[in-house]
Amino acid sequence: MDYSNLLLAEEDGILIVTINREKALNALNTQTMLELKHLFTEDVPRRSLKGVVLTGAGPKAFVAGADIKEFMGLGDQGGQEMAQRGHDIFFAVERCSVPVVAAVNGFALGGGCELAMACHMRVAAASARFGQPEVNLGIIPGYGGTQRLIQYIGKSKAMELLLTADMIDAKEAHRLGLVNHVVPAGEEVGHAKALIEKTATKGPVAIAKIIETVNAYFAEGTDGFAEEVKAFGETTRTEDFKEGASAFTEKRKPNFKGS
Ligand code: DAK
Repeated sequence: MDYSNLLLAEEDGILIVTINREKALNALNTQTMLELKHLFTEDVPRRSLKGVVLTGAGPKAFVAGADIKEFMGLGDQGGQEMAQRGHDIFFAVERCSVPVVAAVNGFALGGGCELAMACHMRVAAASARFGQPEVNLGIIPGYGGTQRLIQYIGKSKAMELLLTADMIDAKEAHRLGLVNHVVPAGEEVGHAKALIEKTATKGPVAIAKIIETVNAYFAEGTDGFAEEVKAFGETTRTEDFKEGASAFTEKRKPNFKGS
C-alpha cells in the first residue's frame, strides 16, 4: 500500500511511524485509519522488526482526535460501524507481537489518546497533553477510551476525565500511570526507541507471549492465569529458552534467534 498520511522510516529494525496531517493536528480521518489498519494487519507482521514507534508530525500534536469534520452527520448505524472498525484497528495495535511505543509529542486527545492507550507503552514530551473531550461534542469515545482509560488510571479518575473533558499535562498523566516516561520535548522518539532497544535484547518469543498474556487479563471470557500457564509452557520449549539458560550458566550475553 502507498501510504499518504503515514510516514514510515525503518531505523535499526525499529519502524518509526509518523502520522502526517500536521495542518489538521494529525486528526484521524478515514484514510489514516485505513492506513493504520494496513500497517498493523499486513505490513508490520511481514517485516522483521524490534518494535514500532508511533508519533505525530510537527511539534504541536500527536493526534488531536478523530477527524471531527468527517464524522459529523454519522447516524447510529454509521457510528457503530465506524466504532467497530476503529476497535478492530486499535486491537491490531494492541495485539502486535513486537512492542509498540507511542511517542506523544503534543496533544493526544479523543481518538489520539485512545491510540496512545492502544500502544504497549507511552513516552510523553513534557509539552504533551492528554484528554477525552468527546462530551464537549455530545458524543462518547468510540475507539476504546471508556475501557482502556480505566485500565490505566482506575475508574474514579477515568470517570472524572471522561465526564469533565479536562485535559491533563504530561506530568499528571505520568503521576496517574497513563504514561511511562516524560522527557524534554523533542526527545520522545529517541526515548521510545531506547525502550524498544532494551526489549530487543530479550527473547523475542517471550516478548510476544508477554504481550499476549498481559492482554489476556483484559479480554472478556479469557482466563489470564490459564493463558499464562499455556504461554509459559510454549516459551520453555523454545530455542530462545535453551539459549537464555545456556548464556546464563556460561556467563555470557544470550544470542536469541526468536524461535
Ligand atoms: N478534527 C479535525 N480537525 C482538527 C481536529 C480534529 N479533531 N483538531 C484540530 N483540527 C484542526 C482545526 O480545525 C484547525 O484547522 P483549520 O481551522 O486551520 O483548517 C487546525 O487543526 C489547528 O487547530 P486549532 O486552530 O484549533 O489549534 P489550536 O492550537 O487553537 O487548538 C486544540 C488546539 C487541540 C486544543 C484544538 O484544535 C481542539 O480542541 N481540537 C479538537 C480536539 C477534539 O475535540 N478532538 C476530538 C475529540 S473527539 C467515533 C469514534 C471515535 C471518535 C468519534 C467518533 N465513531 C466510531 C463514530 C473520536 C472522537 C474524538 O476524537
